[in-house]
Amino acid sequence: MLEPLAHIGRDPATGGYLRDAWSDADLELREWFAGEAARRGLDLREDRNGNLWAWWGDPSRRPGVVTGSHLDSVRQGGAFDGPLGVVSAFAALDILKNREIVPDRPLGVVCFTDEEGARFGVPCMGSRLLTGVLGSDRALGLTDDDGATLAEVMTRAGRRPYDVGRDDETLATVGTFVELHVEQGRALVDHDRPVGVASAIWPHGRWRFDFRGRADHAGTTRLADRDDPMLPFARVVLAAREAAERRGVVATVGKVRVSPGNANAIPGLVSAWLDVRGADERAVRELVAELARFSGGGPDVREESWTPTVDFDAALRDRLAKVVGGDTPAPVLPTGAGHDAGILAAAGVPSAMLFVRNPTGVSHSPDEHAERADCEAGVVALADVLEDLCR
Ligand code: HGY
Ligand code: MN
Ligand code: MN
Ligand code: MN
Repeated sequence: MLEPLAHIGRDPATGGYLRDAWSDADLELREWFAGEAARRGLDLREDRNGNLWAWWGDPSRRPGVVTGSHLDSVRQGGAFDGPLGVVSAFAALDILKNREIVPDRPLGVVCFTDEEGARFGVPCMGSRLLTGVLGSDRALGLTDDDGATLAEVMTRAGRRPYDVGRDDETLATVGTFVELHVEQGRALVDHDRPVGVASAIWPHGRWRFDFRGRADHAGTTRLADRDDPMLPFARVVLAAREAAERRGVVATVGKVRVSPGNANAIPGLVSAWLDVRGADERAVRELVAELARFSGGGPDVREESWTPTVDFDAALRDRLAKVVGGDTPAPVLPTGAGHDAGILAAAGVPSAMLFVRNPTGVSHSPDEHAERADCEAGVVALADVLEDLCR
């Protein structure tokens, strides 16, 4: 199913994907999206935040039912996280047309911008800007690892960055949002079902820890004279794992930047990004506070993003579980992965998610996989859900 876009941003050395927001790969994926919309005669719109919308019907007449996901990836990400939801959205519309369904409500396919936050550090950038959760000033000032700002990058991509921001007009076109996504984790394997429905998204956040020290020569600086930031950094990483086990949450340091990065010098600065998630919001918050205190001299700690608990609309959730599962409703599962559907739900848009079984549960890795039959089952489930919601 993903073959048409599988080559875009793919690293042949690893099979992983490099699809940073506003990168050449992202721009090529946007062209693919526009082509899919054109092939179906859908009305294509790009909103002020770079989110793409392809409409069957006019949503200004009546808020529509929207489905979709994102096309950007984490660095060396898998093929399914994001694209499966967008490809399935177009395929589900094709099924409705083949069924000669004439929807009572406009139907939209959306591709949200920069869901992973891999480049500028804030996940769900497109939906956070759309709903006003992220202010335009903060967004435009965000920089990537090369120091380029979002404003510069969007300008280079031919967009008008100073238009970004809350977009009530666009948000008003979304009556209901359903995101199909490859499962990240392996609950559906244990349920022995190809498709599940999301019940909730765990609270989750990202914090930047800056450990400052004093750069000096690796060979001539006596140990007693060193102010080496690598040591408190290492202690915090080990403490994070211990505290996470004790508090029943998950904590990850997946990105570290050592400055200036000389192999023969003590670094002056070690920056580390901590990702913490868990069903218990208080436990997540308390772990971060504990780590900020823990490391002695105290790193600078800055919250880069925070998403509170998202409980999806229960009536919509249960309706989808029945439509998808028939006599045996589809499994209803929480997830520790953040999604645009969570941002929309938090903004009051009735939202829901469908998960497609992931045999290994692995995600955010080139090893991410979903079986073709399960992906096809996901498309049919999505088509059934859209048909039910468009009556
Ligand atoms: O990080 C997440 O949970 C999501 O995959 N963006
Ligand atoms: Mn992801
Ligand atoms: Mn995703
Ligand atoms: Mn998502």
